[in-house]
Amino acid sequence: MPGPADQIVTVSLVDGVARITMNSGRVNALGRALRRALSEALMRVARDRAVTAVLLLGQPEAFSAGADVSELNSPESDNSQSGVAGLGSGVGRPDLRELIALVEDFPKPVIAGITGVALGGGLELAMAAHARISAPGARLGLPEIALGLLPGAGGTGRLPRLVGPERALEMILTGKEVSASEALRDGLVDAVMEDPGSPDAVRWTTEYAATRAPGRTRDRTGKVTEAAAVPGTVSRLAADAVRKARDPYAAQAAVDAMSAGIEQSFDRGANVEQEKFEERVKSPESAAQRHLFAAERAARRPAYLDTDAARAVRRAGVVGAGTMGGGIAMALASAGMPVTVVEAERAALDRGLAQVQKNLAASVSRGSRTQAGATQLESLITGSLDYADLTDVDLVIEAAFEDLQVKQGIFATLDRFVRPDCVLASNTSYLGIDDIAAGTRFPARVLGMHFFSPANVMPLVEVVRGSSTDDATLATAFATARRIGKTPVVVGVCHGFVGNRMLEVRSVQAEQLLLEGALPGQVDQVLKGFGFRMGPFEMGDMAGLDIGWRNRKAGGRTAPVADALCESGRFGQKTSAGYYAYVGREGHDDPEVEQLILEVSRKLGVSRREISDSEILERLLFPMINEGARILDEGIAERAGDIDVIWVKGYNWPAYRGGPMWYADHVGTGYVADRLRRYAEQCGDVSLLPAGFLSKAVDSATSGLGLPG
Ligand code: 3H9
Repeated sequence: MPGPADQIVTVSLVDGVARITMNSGRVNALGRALRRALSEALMRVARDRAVTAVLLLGQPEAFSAGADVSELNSPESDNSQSGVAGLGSGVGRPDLRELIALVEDFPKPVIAGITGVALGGGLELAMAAHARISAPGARLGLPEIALGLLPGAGGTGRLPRLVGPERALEMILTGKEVSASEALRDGLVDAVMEDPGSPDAVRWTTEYAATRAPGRTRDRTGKVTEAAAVPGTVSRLAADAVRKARDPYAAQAAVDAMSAGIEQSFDRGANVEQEKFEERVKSPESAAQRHLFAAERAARRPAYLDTDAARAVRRAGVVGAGTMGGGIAMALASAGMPVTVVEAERAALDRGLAQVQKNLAASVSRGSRTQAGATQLESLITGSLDYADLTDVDLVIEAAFEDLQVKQGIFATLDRFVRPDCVLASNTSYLGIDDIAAGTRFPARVLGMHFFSPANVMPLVEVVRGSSTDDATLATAFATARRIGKTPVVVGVCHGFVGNRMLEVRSVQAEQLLLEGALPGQVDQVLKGFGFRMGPFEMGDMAGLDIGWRNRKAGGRTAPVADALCESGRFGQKTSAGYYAYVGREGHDDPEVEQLILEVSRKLGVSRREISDSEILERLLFPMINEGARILDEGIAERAGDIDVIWVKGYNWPAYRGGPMWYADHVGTGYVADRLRRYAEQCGDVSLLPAGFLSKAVDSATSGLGLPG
């Protein structure tokens, strides 16, 4: 019964076991064609007397990455009522739930053999099988929450029955994958084998078929009995995690479905799950996150990038052992790359390396790294006071003090020591890459790699393409960022690039709002209500207000409230006083700050007024969107989606709000433009007038103009 290799489902019979293999696209997304082919293969096998059991397999890289996300984007044609999720008038039949029911109620034992990833609907399919074998390197998870969804094909019912409610909640609410060994320990899989399609696996399947009747996962109650006995247990266990979840709406929906599935019945849970899933698919929060899924993947294909031009990076160097340098060194070493960290002075080098050790020890005690892993990583980082130790490296990332002359000096020195084909990257967050490159012999190999603090944790890297940067340099930096698990986004040269340039505009408005009548607590609260983890003033206090103060003084700029705070020695958390008064890290409103703000307003002759929360939100966000429009107009970012990825990955913009440019489209670009005109007039600030594509947006809440890219 073998099928041709180009078929998306093939069947081969070995010792009475039908190996049904999915072979569709790169990741076996369970789109309409695959669902249909799989169900046809299963029906054929059900009728075949020679078959005693089924081994359901995928490709080495993917058992299945779940429902086809592109089908979710067209709910009318394929999803609700007919396709991937709904009960079906026919277009997309069988839908995923019907396919899964077919597997679960199959008259012969079905064993899922998991290789690569089993994610979302892919894991739900595997959980409906009667047992699971996993390859050692497989990763299993229900990442729906990252798309603003809950598992929609029985996952909220079956996962707790296999691993218990606590573990299931953790997996569903964080969306984190588990390894094969964790899955085995928790009961998610029954065996781990090098190759789940091998003769050994076939033997395992035959024995299973001979000794066990095909039991359904939904009927297993052992691990949920305790929770079922005390109504409210699931909600109680989940309360904290729902608040912290990336998408609290989807998280609550998952908890509701799981509670019903445990406290009432599997079928009741399945109904709640389906209802909530369809509600979430249509929600703006999920649409925003599906946009980000596509935007992240599009950002991996910048127009200027010639991936084939990338050179291998075997060893790397970092200049500067401060917080950023140390974090970057850790990030590089985490990918197994030997790193030499160069500092000018012994004391600074020792301090930096000690901090790396401290961070590693903290990650071991947190359980996010093993002691052996930490020791291995540390052994890859070598300190040096001599640039000559960089002669053999393929890439250097400079992370020194943010000062053009300092950086130019370092690049001139590097230029003398490194090989001509070594890529030279600066981690500058504002400075002109072209100015830094100009003093080197080969400006073509210079570019920016702007990491975010803490660099070993934050995923974003703005890869800044200078006007002379060549293809090999860009591709090498981009590939390195990908290799160390970061999300690189290519941007052009301008002050602050994309992220900080837009942040600066927001900071100006935040300061202005204080002068006009708001207080820090109100402004921060509005932004947190929108979904940011921190408001601008809490963020300033955490980062330290003195840095911006120094930069403003050097650049001849002022920010009257922030300057006045610094002049009175309030530098933020580090001095236990900034926009707030601190007890430890806990900030409190401070009457002294209120007085100081009132005084500054008075001195500048600004008459204070009550400012509504909606004005605060618009004044903070819309000028940023306007700056984003300018950035697109100037070609600094290639696509609106790139800007969204930068803000979500680097600045904690809430993922369920899609990023600033997606949000503009969501509220209506015409509306944004209209409000900007009004604020420009109100504040007497022409820089607030709509720019770029916004200047053409029509004055209506739903302009339908859309965003480029
Ligand atoms: C779900 O399952 C709902 C159910 O509970 C209920 C339903 C009723 N669909 O990321 P990559 C594409 S929701 C369609 O670059 P990697 C991806 O767009 C789903 N396409 O590679 C890309 O295409 P292109 C829950 C998908 O190696 C290509 O495959 N599942 C899907 O870095 C390669 O992807 C998830 O959320 C998909 N499900 O990572 C899993 N997945 O080349 C989402 C991938 O044209 N996927 N593609 O740009 C992932 O996490 C990663 O893609 C994966 C591979 C780890 C699989």
